[in-house]
Amino acid sequence: MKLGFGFYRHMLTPAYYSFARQVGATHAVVHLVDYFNQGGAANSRQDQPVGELKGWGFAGNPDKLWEIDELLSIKKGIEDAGLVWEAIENFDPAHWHDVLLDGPQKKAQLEKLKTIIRNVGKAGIPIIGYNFSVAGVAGRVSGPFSRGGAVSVGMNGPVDDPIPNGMVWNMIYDAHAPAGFVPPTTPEQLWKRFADFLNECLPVAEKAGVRLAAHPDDPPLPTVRGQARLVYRPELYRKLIDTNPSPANQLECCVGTLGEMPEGEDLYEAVDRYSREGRIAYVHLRNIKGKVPFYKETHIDEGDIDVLRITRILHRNRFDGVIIPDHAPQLTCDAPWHAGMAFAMGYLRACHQVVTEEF
Ligand SMILES: [Mn+2]
Repeated sequence: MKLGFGFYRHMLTPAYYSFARQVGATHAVVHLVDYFNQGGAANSRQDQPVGELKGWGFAGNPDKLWEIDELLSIKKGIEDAGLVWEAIENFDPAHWHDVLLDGPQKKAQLEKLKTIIRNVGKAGIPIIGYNFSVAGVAGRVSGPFSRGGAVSVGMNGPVDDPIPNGMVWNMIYDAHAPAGFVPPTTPEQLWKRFADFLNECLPVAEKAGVRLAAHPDDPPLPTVRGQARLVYRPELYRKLIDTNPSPANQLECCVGTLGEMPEGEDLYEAVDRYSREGRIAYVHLRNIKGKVPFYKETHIDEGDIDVLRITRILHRNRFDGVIIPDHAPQLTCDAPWHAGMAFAMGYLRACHQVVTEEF
């Protein structure tokens, strides 16, 4: 296994890369979507976006796909710093809102996704992570939930306020959409849209040498904002894989999200099975206390999840992908993101050393 960091768009700088190298990361997972774009003051760029009901920020330019030149220029910066670019995390709602919503631009947007997948393959980036979700990572709050009052993220109950038109996956793609709300999506509709996406994009991904890695729904509830969700129990990852057996159909295995799930298959058995099957492209590894809709994110060493045990399972199954800390509580100092992430990385490195010596 390998250790890395997920970098938000504004973190694609030599200083962030140096920080990553200095605390022992070797790999980078890159968010090309700027979630904070023109967003409200409630979302600081120094923390993960929490998302009020009006969304994180504005989606990108629908006509500007991720071009090879742009990808290669970012890649050079990453490699000059001594890191390896392992994955891109998340498609831009600007490029695929109608794939998620089954809207009039669906066909054209599936072609955009295929172009992006081909470009990513040509740039030599092996994985695209994504989250096939209408409501997205919505309904969370932040507060002094973690040890010593460190600010982290969690839920204080279900959130089912409807989504305004022009918004999907917590971002605004059409500021001039007519008043009203996105109609509720049923599970059947959502799985059909998802199958269409996989069946169109996976053959292209296979050819391009790119694996598409699915994040489970965070928070993992059957519905959020009136919208059905795909993976809110660990065994729904099985249904996701069975939807299309292509070897490029992979998982972005978010251990924290799986741990937030109140029922279903045992977390450790799920990670064991999917890693043995070679279905995990990369791992988000963070800790939590409680279950949805009342869980809270914690420091990596103090929550309900036995992170060392997860690391041991992955190592035993010869998982050779990247693990990133996903999120970390903000530590009270001048660099809350860096301090929280450095603590998480140190803990993951210690886990890695322990399991390496054991076997
Ligand atoms: Mn995650």
